[in-house]
Amino acid sequence: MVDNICAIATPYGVGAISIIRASGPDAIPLVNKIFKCKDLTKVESHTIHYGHIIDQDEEVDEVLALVYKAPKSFDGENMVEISCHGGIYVTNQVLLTLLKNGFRMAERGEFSKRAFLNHKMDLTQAESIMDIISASNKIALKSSNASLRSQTSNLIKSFRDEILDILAKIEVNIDYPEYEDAFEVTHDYLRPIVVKLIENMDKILKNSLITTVAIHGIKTAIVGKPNVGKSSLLNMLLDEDKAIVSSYAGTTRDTVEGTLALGNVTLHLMDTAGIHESIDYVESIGIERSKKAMEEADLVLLVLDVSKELDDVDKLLLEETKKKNRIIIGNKIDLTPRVKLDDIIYISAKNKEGLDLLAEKIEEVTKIDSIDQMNGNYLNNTRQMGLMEKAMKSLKQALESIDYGYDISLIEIDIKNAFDSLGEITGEANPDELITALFTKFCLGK
Ligand SMILES: Nc1nc2c(ncn2[C@@H]2O[C@H](COP(=O)(O)OP(=O)(O)OP(=O)(O)O)[C@@H](O)[C@H]2O)c(=O)[nH]1
Ligand SMILES: [Mg+2]
Repeated sequence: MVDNICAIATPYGVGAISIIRASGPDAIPLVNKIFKCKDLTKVESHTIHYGHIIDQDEEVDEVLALVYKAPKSFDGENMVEISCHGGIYVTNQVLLTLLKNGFRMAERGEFSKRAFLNHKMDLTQAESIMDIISASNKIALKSSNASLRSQTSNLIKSFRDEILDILAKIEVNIDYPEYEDAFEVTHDYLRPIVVKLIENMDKILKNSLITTVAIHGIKTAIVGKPNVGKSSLLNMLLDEDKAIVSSYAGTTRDTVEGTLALGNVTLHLMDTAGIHESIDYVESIGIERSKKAMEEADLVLLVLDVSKELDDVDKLLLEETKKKNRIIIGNKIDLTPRVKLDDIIYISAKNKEGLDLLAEKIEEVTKIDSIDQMNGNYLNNTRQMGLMEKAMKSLKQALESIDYGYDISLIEIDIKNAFDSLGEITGEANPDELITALFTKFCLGK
């Protein structure tokens, strides 16, 4: 049963206006009971009306009421959006008046959940609303906007349509064996289609890895020997004295973190303890953490002190980070340089020099510029990626069964599983708990 709900949709705090959303089958007559000026039950949909919110003859606030009639509203229900003055007290009073007059407080994400249940949008679009709100860079905003405009839904739909076509053909073969005109699905027919589907999914997952990192921020570890200037680099990037810098080797004991937007990317930076053989207990714990940070990072900034010859630890770190997404940074270029390496970015953290080159290199290494050429062929988060991986796994199983020459009806099971996993991405095959869990991630009023 759908009831009448309300919530403040704007951030909590003082502002010029606040918006309170009210939704449900009786939203318009219920708001009308406390709205003085016009009869809201007699107005057209998508019209805005000036008036006052009244609580038992007492005026609460002067407001504008925007009326939407179902199904043409955000959540597909009858809705009224009340714009009142933006003070905390007055906003709460308007909300309380609604609560006293037949509305209940909406749960987190309940408006979006209703929109989903009323088929106003699918799960990927609902997720994109959250992503737009939390977008911290250009790519994040662009991709979530595209996803809201059905880019992800269409991508999934094209895969599902293709799979559905195969499933339908198989079903006809199984259900109507006597029907001789029916197209016969053979192993030879299935094989190239399944191979192509796997290839395309693989490409999308590879693209998604690049984009999700760009959207959600690049986990970046600053590593190197003690005293090479890692903390100085962190401070230069963040433009604040966040980490302690000193000429004493072994200054940083624990990881220090900070987030920054650099060009088109967001970096989650971790300054770490200098790596070397340490006999100091606390320091050696820090060093273990550095190694872990290095392993888990999407990007490693390996800092070398170019005013000194490279030693064994530098060489070891160069070797160990080879397979990672890494940038070699030659720091202290203001002193006499003694290190020459290919593919090194020279900086002086102390004099704040070299930032532009580093930003360029980060975009290059993280392949950010390739996103534009992907034409929307990527997914936006790990939930979606996990499900596509699952679909791909089912198709790989189908391929194995094809190669073993198993009966087509057995192969169909794996293909059907792939179809269902893809459906979960958009919410077409979703169990109830998952829906609830997903929408509770939303803020109130959305
Ligand atoms: N000349 C020069 N000195 C620098 C530069 N960057 C850092 N330093 C100096 O190098 C010393 C070490 O800097 P830190 O940033 O603390 O080095 P670190 O790598 O974090 O060191 P640990 O935390 O001990 O591992 C300090 O005395 C800095 O002032 C630079 O670009 N040029
Ligand atoms: Mg340090």
